[in-house]
Amino acid sequence: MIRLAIQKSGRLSEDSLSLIRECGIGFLSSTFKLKTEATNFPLEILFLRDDDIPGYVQDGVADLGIVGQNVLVEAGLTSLQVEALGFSKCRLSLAVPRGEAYNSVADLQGKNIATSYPQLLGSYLAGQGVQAQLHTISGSVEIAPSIGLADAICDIVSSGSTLLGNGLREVETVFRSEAVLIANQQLAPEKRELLEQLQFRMQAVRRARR
Ligand code: PRT
Ligand code: ZN
Repeated sequence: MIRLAIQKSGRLSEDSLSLIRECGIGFLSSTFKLKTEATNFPLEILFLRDDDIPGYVQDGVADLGIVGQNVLVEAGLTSLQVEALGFSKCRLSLAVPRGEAYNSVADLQGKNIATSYPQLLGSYLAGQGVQAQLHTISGSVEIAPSIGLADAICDIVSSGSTLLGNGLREVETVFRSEAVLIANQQLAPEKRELLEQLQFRMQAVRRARR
């Protein structure tokens, strides 16, 4: 039996469950349950907050997980990634108030930037030779400039409508992300075999979708 952790409720949940179903794996789903067992594959599914998934896989509480690459890299656990899954595509971007002049990332030198991704943003800015004050906030990052909390923000963007609605303009892409399959690095041989079977099926699903 192998344990796979997926997001309980959020942007990754539905596509993660669809992928498992399209792999021909059946299970009873209940919105109240925290775990469920597949009916025709030795798989147990755990439903967790996305932020908890990399750590649980690292510690072996779960063997496998599906999580946004943004969360994985921010947690410093990139080494757990086994493959990209092609859904939940988004980008981590820097944005400034629409009326502000902006020419290049050097304009952010010495500025206050609000983000939920201090590691990803910090290493991006360091690579650009820019020093800024990062303010880590866990939600509603987009309102930070309008309430005087920051000069710029760095947050996840997909359609761009949230930025637009908050009077912000996307100026730099810091990181491109999609959902990824992750695995504990010390899987027992039987579990490694099950992982390979799952990967084989996931790859077939992706080929069929194209
Ligand atoms: O409750 P839990 O902690 O499990 O969930 P969460 O609220 O932390 O995460 P959730 O469900 O919002 O996102 C899960 C993952 O989906 C993220 O880690 C990303 O990998 C991916 N993803 C894809 C997104 C988006 N698209 C997205 N648009 N995550 C967040 N957003 C948010 C963004 O933060 C911003 O507020 O949507 C807004 C922007 O969207 P647009 O379309 O207006 O640009
Ligand atoms: Zn989360």
